[in-house]
Amino acid sequence: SELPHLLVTGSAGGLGRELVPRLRAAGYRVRSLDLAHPDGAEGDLVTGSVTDAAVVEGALEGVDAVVHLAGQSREAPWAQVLEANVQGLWTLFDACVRRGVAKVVYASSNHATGMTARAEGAELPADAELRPDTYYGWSKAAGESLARLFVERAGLDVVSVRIGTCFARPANVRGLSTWMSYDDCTRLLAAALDPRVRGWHSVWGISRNTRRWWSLAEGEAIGYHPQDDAEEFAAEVLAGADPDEVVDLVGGGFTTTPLGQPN
Ligand code: 15L
Repeated sequence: SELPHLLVTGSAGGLGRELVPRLRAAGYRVRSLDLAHPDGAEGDLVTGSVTDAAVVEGALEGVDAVVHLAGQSREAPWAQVLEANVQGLWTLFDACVRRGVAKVVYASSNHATGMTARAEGAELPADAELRPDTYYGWSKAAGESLARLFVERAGLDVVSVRIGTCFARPANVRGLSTWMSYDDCTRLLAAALDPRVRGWHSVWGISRNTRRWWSLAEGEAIGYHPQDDAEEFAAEVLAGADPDEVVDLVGGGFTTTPLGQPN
């Protein structure tokens, strides 16, 4: 069967730059939307803001599904977080309804639950209570609830991914629990983009980490079977461990950073 034609918002960001080429290699047609594109960027590029309804509507033309990565990815002043992450998400959902694009994969964050204490030997479920650690984490929590509204009132199909730490490798002890490899993230997107995945789903975005704090069950239920494990970096990470690192609350350093100040 034919793969959905995708719009990836935030295609020039840290995640987008890694995921767009992987999605293309997996056979997806991808249109990229961002405020600017990296030098030498190729393919179907749309330049503009996710807060601009005309830009978003145009970008949705001919598209079957959206991977929404655009927004503020760390702590920032209130107005900036609200505009990029809440207004941007609403603009996207509203345009999807008008354009008849039903499927959205939403990049939420573990920071929507960052103030949660990690429980020894117990994995937190993907619907763990919202306990944001920053304005940024709050915006992701707000986005989850906005997504649910559009699922239940407008018939969208949304997979909300509480992403852990998606970088090339885990940089600290917390990362041994929270890491998701780019390849596993691509597997998660492929599972979420399957048109048989309908309605509302919340899943954790992590690899099959030996030291994970979060459940893989909800991801597995939609066909996400991670293959990587941060444990392969454990010796190296633990050798350079910072004794002052925050690891009691799942949000790590975000749980102590001053609200509204870029971290
Ligand atoms: C996030 O939500 C951030 O976007 C990312 O930069 C990391 O800090 C990540 O969370 C994390 O918790 O490691």
